[in-house]
Amino acid sequence: MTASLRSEVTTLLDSLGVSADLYSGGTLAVTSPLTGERIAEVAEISADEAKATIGRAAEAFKVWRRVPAPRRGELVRLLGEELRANKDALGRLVTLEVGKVPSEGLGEVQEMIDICDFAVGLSRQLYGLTIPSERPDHRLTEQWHPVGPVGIISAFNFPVAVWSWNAALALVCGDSVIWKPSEKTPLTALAMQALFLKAAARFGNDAPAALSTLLVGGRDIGELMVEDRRVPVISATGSTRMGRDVGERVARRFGRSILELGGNNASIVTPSADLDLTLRAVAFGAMGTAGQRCTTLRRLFVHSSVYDTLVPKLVNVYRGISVGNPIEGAALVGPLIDAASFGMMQDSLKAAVDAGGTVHGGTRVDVNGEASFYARPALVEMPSQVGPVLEETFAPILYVMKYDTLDEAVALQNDVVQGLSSSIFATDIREVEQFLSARGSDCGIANVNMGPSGAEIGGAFGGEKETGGGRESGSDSWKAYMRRQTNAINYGRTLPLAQGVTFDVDGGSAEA
Ligand code: UN1
Repeated sequence: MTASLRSEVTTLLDSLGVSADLYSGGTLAVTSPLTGERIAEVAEISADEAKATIGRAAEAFKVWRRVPAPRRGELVRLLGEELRANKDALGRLVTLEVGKVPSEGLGEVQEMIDICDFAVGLSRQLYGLTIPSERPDHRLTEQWHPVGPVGIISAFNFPVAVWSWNAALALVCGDSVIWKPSEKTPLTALAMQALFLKAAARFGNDAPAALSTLLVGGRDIGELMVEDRRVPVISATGSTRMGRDVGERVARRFGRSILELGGNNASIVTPSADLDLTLRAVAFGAMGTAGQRCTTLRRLFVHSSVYDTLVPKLVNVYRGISVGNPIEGAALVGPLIDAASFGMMQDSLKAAVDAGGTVHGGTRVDVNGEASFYARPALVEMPSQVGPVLEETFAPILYVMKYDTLDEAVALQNDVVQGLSSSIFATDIREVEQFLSARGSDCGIANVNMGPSGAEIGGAFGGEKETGGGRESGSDSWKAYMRRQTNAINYGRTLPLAQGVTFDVDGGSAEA
């Protein structure tokens, strides 16, 4: 079993165009969470090489910013084509490297294809404004220019999609991109870089070398990029702890950061909820991706009038859910990423019991022996929102609590430091609209009659408070990858000053 995983990975990487010297004999060992088997040893970049790479990316930017935006879109269109042609192979690699079930591995690649399509259209829509001027014979406009190399730091759980949300936009915006992937998932990053190079080769000479570069390495390599003034924008996805450090370092040099950090997402089940739909949505939201999405449902507030109907059914679903190696059977819940992750899950469950919680599930499931970490998802009935409920544990734990009024539920939902995603289950329009109003959910994402996860790329993705405030993906998120320039143009023969100011000097009048 284990030997075959390694050979399958090798075959996949080969088919995706990654040369063998990049993933064999290197210093970074990669293991598949499916079995704990070592599947590759990836070469790591040195600090000096990383600095030189950033320099090359800065040079690439100078060339790329002069290529017309719709032409830049053509490169992203070709990238989307490569992703379509290689969807099965890349999706499979996501499954082998991260442990996602196959439909989620493929879904991740689909999300990349979607953002490429979005970015291609965007390449003809990087609109600025025309603003009425208060002065005669004057025109005020606003235009958007490329900003420079964009540094991307991504996490293991969406090892390639997060890159694409940033890169597809940054590339049409005229920026080069530098990518520091998670140390846990360098293989999918190598595959993606190979696909990018294929698209760039088809695109032709307009695409400079080093337009997209990869920095495989440890934390020190990430820090070096974060500190580098040649990289004006850093987009970082990961824990709040990491993001706080990145945000501080980037702010100190007056760079711009786009932060997608921890979530502690909640759903509210009201008395008017469709409970069958709620059940299915909660199951996917809380157990999908083995609870390892930043949008995973972690807190469920259930109205006291429906608690005893919904929660026992939910406990049954938790009991019956298939946990296992998703490439060997039809499991819906695959492994946790590693031993540390399983340990944190167990610590949180212990803390929940200490705080008066009743735990259903949460135990280790022996699937492939000692080296892999599968767990039955845990549903924890909590008397109140305390202890581990206030933290994001990156594992399938759902804390369930009772409430009596919607005001109370919304207050509880908002009473955590994170602010990524949220949802309400309700058919009463008053409840729905209150939840979506200014006094409702304080999160970047607020859904109705679905869970908090599984966002489409068309909307802006991101959250408030300690989630970091960044927005990626759709809507006008592209603006973070450009610099805004306001232009005032005088096409008259006099020099009227704004706000009616006069400033007469000898030899002329500065008055209208
Ligand atoms: C993440 O977990 O980092 O909304 C991103 C979702 C996905 C993105 C998750 N589209 O669940």
